Amino acid sequence: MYTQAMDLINKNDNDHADAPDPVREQAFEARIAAGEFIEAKDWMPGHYRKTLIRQISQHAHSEIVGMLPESNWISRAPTLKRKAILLAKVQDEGGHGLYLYAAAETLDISRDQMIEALHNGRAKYSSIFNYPTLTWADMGVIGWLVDGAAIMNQVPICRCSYAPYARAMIRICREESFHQRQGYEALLTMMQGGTAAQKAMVQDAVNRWWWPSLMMFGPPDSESPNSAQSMRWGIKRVSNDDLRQKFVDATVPQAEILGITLPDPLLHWNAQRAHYDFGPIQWDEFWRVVNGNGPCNHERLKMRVDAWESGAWVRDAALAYAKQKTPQTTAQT
Ligand code: FAQ
Repeated sequence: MYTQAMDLINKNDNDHADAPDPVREQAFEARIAAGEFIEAKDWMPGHYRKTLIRQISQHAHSEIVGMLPESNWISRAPTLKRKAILLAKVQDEGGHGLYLYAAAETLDISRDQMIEALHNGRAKYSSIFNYPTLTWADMGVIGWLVDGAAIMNQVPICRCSYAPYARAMIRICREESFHQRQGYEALLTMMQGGTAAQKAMVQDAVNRWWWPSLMMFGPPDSESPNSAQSMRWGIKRVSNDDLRQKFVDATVPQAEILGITLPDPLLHWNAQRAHYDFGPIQWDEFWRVVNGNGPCNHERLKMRVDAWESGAWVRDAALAYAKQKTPQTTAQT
């Protein structure tokens, strides 16, 4: 069980954190500048707390909604081995969501509040999970590109200034790297030993997932309203554009080994910058998806809301049982 939610924010101390408190703010900024980690019980400015709730809860929602595109293929996996791996991976993503909800709960927000924000559309989740999974090759490509992008983004969060989030990320990153490898290995199998049709299926999946994977890192730094403050506070350690570039640089050689073409005619090595240059990203598509109008937004949210509503009887039964049990336990002690 993931227990850090027992370590809750110090409410008395933090009740007035929204009001200006220059002395405490200065002490807080000095701790951040010294590279110290902030624990739930420490004083923190209201805006720091809200930024963390926004990012961690949206990250948790992404993990939970992110189970849906892959679970679509569990019953159609080509072999028992692939089915077992995919089942384990999807379960891992559910676990990541729970670690992250627990980390966000330390900041004085309940899980019900976070879930309500997801269901009524106030909270976001990653744009990538609003694309459909059309073939088995999508399972390999999600592992390789989507988990690969997730790791690139998440390894620096292991050093996030908010310790409960950083601790959750250490566990998550270990599992994500297994996810990335299993995806790449599934693709290698199809590309090295597969039929022409299987190879074409891999290329088609890469063509569809490449650009949305680059969008996962968020808008360009120049148009990222949260980045400057989050970087100053050590919530984000590396900027959206820098992470995107690192991802492209790491992925191009892997694509060459696979023997697939990345769908970008402008992609080439720039010796002067010592990085790959790549073509323009369609940011209008990104914002359309983020604002609820991607190919699967409606379907994904509906599945989450339906699951929540059809699980109401389980929550009611668990609460009724807990209520019944409490007086007896007290009487016995
Ligand atoms: N999708 O100012 P910024 C995974 C929003 S987990 C949707 O740059 P920030 C595991 C952003 O929220 C994937 N919205 O924001 C897995 C903000 O809106 P707001 C999730 C996006 O927070 C693998 C607005 O745009 N990972 O894949 C996206 O500084 C396989 C302006 O943006 C995380 O959540 C987007 N892609 O930087 C599971 C990692 N990008 O909130 C299953 C933690 C931006 O002001 C299968 N999060 N927006 O209304 C982060 O690192 C950051 O929050 C960023 C965004 C980098 C995502």
